[in-house]
Amino acid sequence: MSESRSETRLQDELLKGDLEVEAQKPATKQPPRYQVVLLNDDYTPMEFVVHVLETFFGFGREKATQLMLAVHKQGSAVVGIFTRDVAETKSEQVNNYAQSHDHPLMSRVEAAD
Ligand code: TYC
Repeated sequence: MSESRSETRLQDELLKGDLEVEAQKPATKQPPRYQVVLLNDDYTPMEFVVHVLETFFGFGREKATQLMLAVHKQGSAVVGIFTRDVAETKSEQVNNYAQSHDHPLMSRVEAAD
């Protein structure tokens, strides 16, 4: 593939020793991660929460049930860690789906450490 004019210019300058070359950050940096947190409430049926965890997060029945119970007992739990866009989309999907079924179930997104 042919090089652009600026690449050729850069190469020339590098060859002449006109440019200082700074150490580059590794090109392998991972994007920041965001966690979807599922919140407990007093009204959403347990079975609906299990269904949501299966449908939107891909958990099997057993893991989905464990997570639902963790939220029920502790008040909240992280149910997935994603890039920002994916986390926001999943959280909105859960909140919209719950609302459309008249359940108060809610999730939120926060930066993961
Ligand atoms: N606490 C609800 C109940 O007793 C069940 C529930 C679990 C609701 C998890 C929300 O994220 C939730 N029916």
